Amino acid sequence: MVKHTATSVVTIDRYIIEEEKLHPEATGELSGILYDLALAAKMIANKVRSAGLADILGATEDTNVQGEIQQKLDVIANEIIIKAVDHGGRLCAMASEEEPDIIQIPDNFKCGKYCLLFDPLDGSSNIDVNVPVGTIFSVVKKITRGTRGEMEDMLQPGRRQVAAGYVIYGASTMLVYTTGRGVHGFTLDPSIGEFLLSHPHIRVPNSGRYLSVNDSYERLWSDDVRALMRRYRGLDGQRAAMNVRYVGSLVADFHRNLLGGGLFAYPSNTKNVKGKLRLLYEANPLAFIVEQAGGAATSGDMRILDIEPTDLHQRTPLYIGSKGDVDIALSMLGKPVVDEIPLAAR
Ligand code: P6P
Repeated sequence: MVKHTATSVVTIDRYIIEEEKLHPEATGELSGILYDLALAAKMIANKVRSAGLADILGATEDTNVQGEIQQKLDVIANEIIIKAVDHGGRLCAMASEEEPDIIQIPDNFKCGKYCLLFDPLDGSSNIDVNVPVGTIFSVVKKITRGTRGEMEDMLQPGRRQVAAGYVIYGASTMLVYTTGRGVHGFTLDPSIGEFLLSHPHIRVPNSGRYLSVNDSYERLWSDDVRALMRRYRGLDGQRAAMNVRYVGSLVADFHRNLLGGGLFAYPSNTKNVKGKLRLLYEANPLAFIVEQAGGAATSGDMRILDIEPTDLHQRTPLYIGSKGDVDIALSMLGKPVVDEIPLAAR
């Protein structure tokens, strides 16, 4: 792969191709999916940026499969992604946070060997108050026979992902992805409408300054979780206090901790024993990214990427970020710390 200097202007298309050349067996289909998602990200960014001006803020009258009121932009972003990827012949099916069932490829388009799972616009309830929101995506290979995707293709453990990424629509729009060879960030240059390489080979510090948790649930946590949060806050004298930064938008909280180090936690609680975040299109893709960046992600019981899914929209508790900070969670929640995960186990 060409060594890029800080000044070289590298578009995401060029970088995807250079990465593809590192996989001799690559057919270009996965690259095609990433191109299509980059296009969808630009279109969604455009909508998010102008949301305050057009009549696309606020909620629809509908609720999604999660029982959450669908924001107008949720529906728009969902449609943008589906239309960007459904005709390229690379996918055999999709799954979206906004759709109850698998989304099949229209009959008039060819099917491919990959499945795409995505949250089109995570944190969308924050849009009306101009808080950053994000798109999260995960790609797995089809494992069933036949041409069309089936539920079994979607319900694969996160270690089988071949690509994962997110887009953060913040002060700038960034696309961050991995195909298993490190984590790379691209910033949208609105003057030319291109994602340009801005953060090659992102590594998450082993321990961080920031703790992202919604402690209004403290009364619903177990004693172990309460003790863990006291440890992170330096209240039990065992470590320096972490600064609490909680945006309430997963991608924004995750992105800050990925770049600067820290831990995002959405523990199990008596109201939501499985927490709130979804495994297949939130926890899994972010866990793949954070492990590729040298971090870790656990449910408190087990490595996120080893959870065997049973339902498309299942939820999981999540502790994700700097490995040293995740290890503290595992040691205090009674689980072995995260050893180096052998590549073969991915
Ligand atoms: P809470 C947004 O609704 C979201 O799905 C994530 O983006 C965010 O991390 C989480 O929920 C916030 O949940 O319960 O703290 O409001």
